[in-house]
Amino acid sequence: MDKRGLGLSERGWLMPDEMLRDAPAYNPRPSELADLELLLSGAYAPLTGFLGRIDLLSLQRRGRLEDGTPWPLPVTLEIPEGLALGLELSDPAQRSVVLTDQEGAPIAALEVNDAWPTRDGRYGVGGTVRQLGDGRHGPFQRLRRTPAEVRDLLPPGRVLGVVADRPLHRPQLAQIAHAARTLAAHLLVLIPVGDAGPGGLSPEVLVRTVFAARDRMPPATLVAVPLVRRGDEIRDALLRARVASAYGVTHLLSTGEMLSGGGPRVLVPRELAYDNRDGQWRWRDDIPPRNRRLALTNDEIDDLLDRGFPLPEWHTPPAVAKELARARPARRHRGLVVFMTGLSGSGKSTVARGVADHLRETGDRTVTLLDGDVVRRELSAGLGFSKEDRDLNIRRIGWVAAEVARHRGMAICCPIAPYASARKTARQMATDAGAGFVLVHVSTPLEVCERRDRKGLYAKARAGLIKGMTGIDDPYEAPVDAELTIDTSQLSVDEAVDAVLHHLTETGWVEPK
Ligand code: PPS
Repeated sequence: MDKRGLGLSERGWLMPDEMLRDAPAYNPRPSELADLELLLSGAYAPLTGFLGRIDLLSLQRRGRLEDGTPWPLPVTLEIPEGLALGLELSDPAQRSVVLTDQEGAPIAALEVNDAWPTRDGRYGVGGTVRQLGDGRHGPFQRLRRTPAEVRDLLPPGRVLGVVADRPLHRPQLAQIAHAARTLAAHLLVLIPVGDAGPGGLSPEVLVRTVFAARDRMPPATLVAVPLVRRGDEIRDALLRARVASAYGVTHLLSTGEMLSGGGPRVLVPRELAYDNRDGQWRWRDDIPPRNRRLALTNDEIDDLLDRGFPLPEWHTPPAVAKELARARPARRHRGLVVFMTGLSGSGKSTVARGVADHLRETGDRTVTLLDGDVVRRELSAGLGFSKEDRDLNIRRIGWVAAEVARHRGMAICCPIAPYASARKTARQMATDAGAGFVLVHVSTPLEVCERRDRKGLYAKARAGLIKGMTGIDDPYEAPVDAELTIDTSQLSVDEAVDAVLHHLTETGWVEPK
């Protein structure tokens, strides 16, 4: 049980009341911490804590809390079973949990009034939260103002809210300027910093791009809000509208769904296009087709950045373009994990070595080769070949590879990696590090691998001398998400190496020669 008590008080920066002295401490998940911050700041008013079962059920049935307040989404907290079972809900002195940040610094006291088992042996808990310490954490402290602080800053009158969950290019800036002018409203830009945005941009980059567009906006107040998307577009939009309203927004500029119910009025702007006669952005239907250029799609923007082209000035203010180019450099300058998977003896290591040698010769890339055998000696010594051990092995490889790629190197890995879920984890770690991930399936058939049998393992497995040999009596889940598949029974070593290099060049990860 996580009973650390709060000896922390002795350090002097926390003043827990008596009740909390023996309260267990718990560090919630990042999305739960984001909700906690919104609860404490008043952005989720009238909510004062995590929802219990009665409210959750009512929410599910009729989109309202038990007392009738409309509310779009569950705001929930889960804790480990051991922690939940140690609470005594009938005793006010024994039902508090101190919620902490990752370093263990207290953020809030949760007074639990409902607890129930959920999947994975965890417990959902409902109850009110009360701030301890200054309650703030994460980057951009100075931008993370509370709704009350922001409302105090706003001039009287209408407030136009914009949730900037993507960088602001000229079409969006023109829509914002138009709406602010039409309404004669003050502009409040809410930047969601709870998680990576829909385009995969980190919150830090998003904030920088929005600031880079600031001189193209009417006078504005900017605030960072730890909103995390739940993945349901309409409900997420409704929640944003509620939070915007807590910050004093009277009119919300939306690009998404029409919303109804309490909160600000929502304006859905018309689509703008660039008029090449005078360089203005106006309603697309007011421009003759031959003079109009439509805004770039997000995919087009990503593609330009991936290939190292500057975003065109007619579309994106140069300062914004510069931030984006910095955050998403051309692929040939970005970190990359090349992950080769296949049976033992399929030729992964041979091909990987050939690719690594070529890149070292040309000097295009710094390469770290994480070869199966080397990894098992240096990184995963002691691990065997059970599913758990294999998964752990792949996790370690994925982690090291992602760190290499985070710093813009290239990591080439060649474990068997028989399980799709472990490969997916490796992909996710690379993506989270802002790097690319190319899965190469070395699909050489088992018969051929077995015929090669360099290490004599297949023969031993057939003779029953070793157990759990991949392909013989242990599974290999062939990938369905490979970027490239090569079969070394059909290709020479050189051809296989060329196939990989060709793919990397074609997709921009390696400079063409
Ligand atoms: S895994 O599944 O990705 O963790 O495996 P990996 O780290 O690539 O290790 C595979 C190498 O270990 C040798 N070996 C076995 N492979 C598969 N199954 C069993 N039971 C086994 N026991 C030992 C084998 O030589 C693999 O090397 P490669 O280079 O792939 O031939």
